[in-house]
Amino acid sequence: MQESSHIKATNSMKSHPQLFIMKQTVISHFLLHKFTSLCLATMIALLASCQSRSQTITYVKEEVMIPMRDGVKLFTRIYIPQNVKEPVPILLMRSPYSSWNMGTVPPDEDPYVRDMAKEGYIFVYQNIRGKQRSEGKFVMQRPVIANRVADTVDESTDTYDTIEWLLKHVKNNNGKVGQLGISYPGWLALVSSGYPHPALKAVSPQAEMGDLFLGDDFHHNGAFRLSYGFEYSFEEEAAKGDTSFPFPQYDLYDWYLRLGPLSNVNEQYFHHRIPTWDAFVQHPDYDSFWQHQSPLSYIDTPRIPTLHVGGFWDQEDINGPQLMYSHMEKYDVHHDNFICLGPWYHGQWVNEDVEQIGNYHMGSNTAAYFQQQIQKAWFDYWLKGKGNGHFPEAIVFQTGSNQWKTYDTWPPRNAIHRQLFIQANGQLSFHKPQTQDSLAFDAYISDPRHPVPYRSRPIEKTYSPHSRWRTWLTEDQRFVDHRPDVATWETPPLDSNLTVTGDIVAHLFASTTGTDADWVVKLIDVYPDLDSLHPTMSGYELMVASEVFRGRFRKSFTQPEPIQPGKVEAYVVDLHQINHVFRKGHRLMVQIQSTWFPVIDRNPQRYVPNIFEAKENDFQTATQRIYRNARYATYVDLPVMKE
Ligand code: PG9
Repeated sequence: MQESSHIKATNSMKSHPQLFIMKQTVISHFLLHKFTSLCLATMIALLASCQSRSQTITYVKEEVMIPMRDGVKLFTRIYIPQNVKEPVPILLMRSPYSSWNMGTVPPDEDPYVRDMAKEGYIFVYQNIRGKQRSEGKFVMQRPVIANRVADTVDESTDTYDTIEWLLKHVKNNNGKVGQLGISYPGWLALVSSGYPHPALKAVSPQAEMGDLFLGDDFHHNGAFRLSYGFEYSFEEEAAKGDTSFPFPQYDLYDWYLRLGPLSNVNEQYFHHRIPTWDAFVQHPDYDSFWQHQSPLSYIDTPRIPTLHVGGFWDQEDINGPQLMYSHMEKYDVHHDNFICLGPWYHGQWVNEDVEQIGNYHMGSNTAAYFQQQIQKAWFDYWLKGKGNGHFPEAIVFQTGSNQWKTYDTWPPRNAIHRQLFIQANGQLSFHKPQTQDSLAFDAYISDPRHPVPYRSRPIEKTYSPHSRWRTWLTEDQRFVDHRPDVATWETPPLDSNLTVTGDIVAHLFASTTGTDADWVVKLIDVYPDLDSLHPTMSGYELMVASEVFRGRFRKSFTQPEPIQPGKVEAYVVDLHQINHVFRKGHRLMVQIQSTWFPVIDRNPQRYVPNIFEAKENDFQTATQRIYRNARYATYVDLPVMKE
């Protein structure tokens, strides 16, 4: 034990309904019988305060090094509740970070778990191998060992060894463990659930990454996430603790543009000292490296109850919770797999008051609802036997109407698929274009030397004070309206509400004069010119779904192919799931563009086997055509609900 301290948790009356009722009774009594002596009132107050003290849970913090099977010791912070009569369960969070999911704020003061802390849980926070104060070597998303041999380790064996140790060494535990975490810690919870210790009874992987090539953090549909991949890999691997790349300027749009071809990263900055960057360079396709790293390859049947949690505007891991829920659902014979989706950025639900994301108002504190009604209810049932255990298959916030909804299947099966077609003159409608004219298309010139910014400038360092990274997916898209390299189509104002629930999939028919191309598709809710409730939303262009697709992977992510210049090709771009009401008077808008910089690296638009090795003169302008005729009708598939 390295350190031990007492943290006092003072419970409010609200957290003790019994005491609250008692005090209410006392007050009414006092009002009814004004002559009641002061002495009696004082005695009652004293009694109440004694009771309050006996019910207050205080936490003692201990910091320990827990030995793993190979002798490596992991730094672990444990908060043990005092004054609890019954044995209590353990809630485990594992993390590579110094603060996130590491209990730097005591659990009874941390909104994320405070409601659980008030009723007594043992909270355990652990740094994974090689990070912060833990021993060993850090390996980014350490591969999971399929066929275990005696002394091999991965994150699931480290979790197993940790649980074994905790059960033996932490007094007054009830023998049941739950694990939760967000993002990397969410992936850690997912991995443990695939190979669970018998005491691990339930998990909640939240914003877990699902596949780092197909749709989370580092790539989306094969397109490399430059600013995130560069900054995150440095942050995690340049030192054992968190560290930040020392950019010499604030607006990084120029910095990344001046960087030029990606080969300059190693030549000028990283010098092969960042293993994850080298992995990006060595594995530009969805080869066995990415496939083995993906939980799709080692997670199947949910072995214990699993609650996936995700955000509709998650700027890092939008795909993971949706992908892993639907993947595990295929094997879920015992009904152990559940999902909750909310109107959040990456991990926003840990916060105190969450009623807004960017300029979008949610209408209520969605984080408090999640923390109390969903997360706490989940662990209380599986670890304490409290509640009836009737969890909805999917509990999903609906944006636009700002309501929580429950569903028996996710996405709901009763949605009717409607195709929203692009039309001439920038229009968008549910009618398929009838023209046979093969030249019916809209075109723009994409220039990798003048890429479209993914959010309005300045583009601050991803994680830095004042950075608008977290909310960029909700940014008003009017900032690119004027650009000639962004094609736009829109419907007239809707004459009734349109509820869209489920997967949004764009079907593009497009050609390029280049031999490779990126296609960025955005589905946008355009607010009326005047919104009297929230004037700042007047005319707002709210992106409700978006994604990028790297053209070379249109037939296969493992075997990319050049595009034949001028040939019309079909591209299917999954824009992920939404649950959104486009309200009467709003318009739907679709935008297509071929750069989204610097969150996505610049496609040279000339096919080269490995874009990380492209040369300056490989980057060329290209004319992109998006077709809208009877044969090649570009559309976005919308799952529409009857209301
Ligand atoms: N999005 C972060 C991450 C997870 C997994 C791999 C790489 C990055 C995170 O927030 O933990």
